[in-house]
Amino acid sequence: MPSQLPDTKDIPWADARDTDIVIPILGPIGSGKSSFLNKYLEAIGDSRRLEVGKNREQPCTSQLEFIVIEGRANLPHPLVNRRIVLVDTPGFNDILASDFKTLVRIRKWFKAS
Ligand SMILES: Nc1nc2c(ncn2[C@@H]2O[C@H](COP(=O)(O)OP(=O)(O)OP(=O)(O)O)[C@@H](O)[C@H]2O)c(=O)[nH]1
Ligand SMILES: [Mg+2]
Repeated sequence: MPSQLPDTKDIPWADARDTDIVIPILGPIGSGKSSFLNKYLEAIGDSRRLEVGKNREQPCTSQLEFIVIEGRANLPHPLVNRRIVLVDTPGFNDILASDFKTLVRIRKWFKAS
């Protein structure tokens, strides 16, 4: 798939709560961010998956995507009933979008969410 244009619209997350634990995954294109999240989802028995690139050179994730994992009551104290929000991000070193623009998009998403 071709890379995103720099001003692709990212959909902010409308339902953020103060207690959410938000974990953004950042890194260069093809470094395995989406694959890493898929491994994690598989490990916790969650059937959702993120799109993974055909190879390590071509950009794949073109929009910020977030996966919300519902909180659970049976976790240790600081984690009880807190949701975990995994944020997959477009990679750095994209030939069509400067790293600065990618970072601005990520910052915009966090501000809007
Ligand atoms: N050898 C090897 N390949 C991997 C590993 N993790 C991911 N890949 C491969 O690298 C390619 C890119 O993986 P992605 O998970 O899409 O990488 P990404 O960081 O999300 O890439 P972008 O979305 O483009 O930023 C895919 O073909 C994966 O199969 C790894 O640990 N080892
Ligand atoms: Mg990706």
